[in-house]
Amino acid sequence: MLELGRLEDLPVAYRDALTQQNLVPLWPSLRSVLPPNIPQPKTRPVHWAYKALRPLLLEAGELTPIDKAERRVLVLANPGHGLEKMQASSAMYLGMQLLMPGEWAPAHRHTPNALRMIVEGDGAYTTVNGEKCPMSRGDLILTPTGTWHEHGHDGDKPVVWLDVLDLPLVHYLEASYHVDRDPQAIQPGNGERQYCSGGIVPTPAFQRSDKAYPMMRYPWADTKAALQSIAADQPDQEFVQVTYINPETGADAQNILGFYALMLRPRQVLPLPVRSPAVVMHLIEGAAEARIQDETFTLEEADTCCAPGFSTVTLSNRSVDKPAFFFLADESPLHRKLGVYETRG
Ligand code: GTQ
Repeated sequence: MLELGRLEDLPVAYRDALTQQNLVPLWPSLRSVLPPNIPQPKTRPVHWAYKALRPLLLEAGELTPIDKAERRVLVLANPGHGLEKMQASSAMYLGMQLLMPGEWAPAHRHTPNALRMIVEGDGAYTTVNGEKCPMSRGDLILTPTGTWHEHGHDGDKPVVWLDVLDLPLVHYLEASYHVDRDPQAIQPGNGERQYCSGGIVPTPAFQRSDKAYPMMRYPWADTKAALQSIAADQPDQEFVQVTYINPETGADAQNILGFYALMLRPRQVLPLPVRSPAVVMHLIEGAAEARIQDETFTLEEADTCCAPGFSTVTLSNRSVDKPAFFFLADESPLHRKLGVYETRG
């Protein structure tokens, strides 16, 4: 590989003249924007333990009333990007949000797509474009770009959920903004009941709906049953995994990030393929371990970790008699659309 000239090799007067004209020489920085053979991600392997995070989130509930927070969230930030950037990876943002009984997180819409994976508690709900979506452990609720959403809580214990947004990407594109509104009226109708079974979709008036997002809530009970059914049907299948999709089109549920649920059989050790997108792993049920590059994280229920793109990841189930269930989020829809999706053997 060529040894390229350094900035210091250039006369100071010349560098100053370039700066005056808003010009930059490429060659001193060429290798940092186009490193050899493999990207050099800022994203680092990180583990956020729920046991450590939970008391701090509950303390935020005492320190900051909801009307002083709008969204009471502790952001799961990757130190590789700098904590202040509030990124888990280049395109993914993660936050743990707390809603106390009786609280209300007011209605708004924004350009980033969001998703909620419910971690703890019952009785809360998100209203998405008028559809009331109850929140229970493991449920997944979409609030795609531009959809009105607000969170309420009629239960009697704290509710916590994981927010996954493509905020870092949309912000980088200088396309991020939000709009407030009054509380929404609840509309009758419910996507998860309309699209209650794989392979068949409602066709009122002999046509499919043309809704961009026909289904907003994916109940955990259904997802878990699907994984268990696949595992029982194919006892030798290595990957017991499902993808959250748009039930009308079969495409990924959202445009930028992809969402999956994965089951590890008792004692299973599963190396993931090495791929270009970063991935976030959240343990819904069970006891697991994640080995990412040369770091090993012991995962307990509700723990979350992230792996940079192109890294080696091996997930293990630490239990000898119970399955482990993961929720995964990654950047693969984005990479595929951009034509940069890659796997490495
Ligand atoms: O619940 O609407 O974690 O707007 C960050 C921004 C959650 C939300 C976040 C948001 C929300």
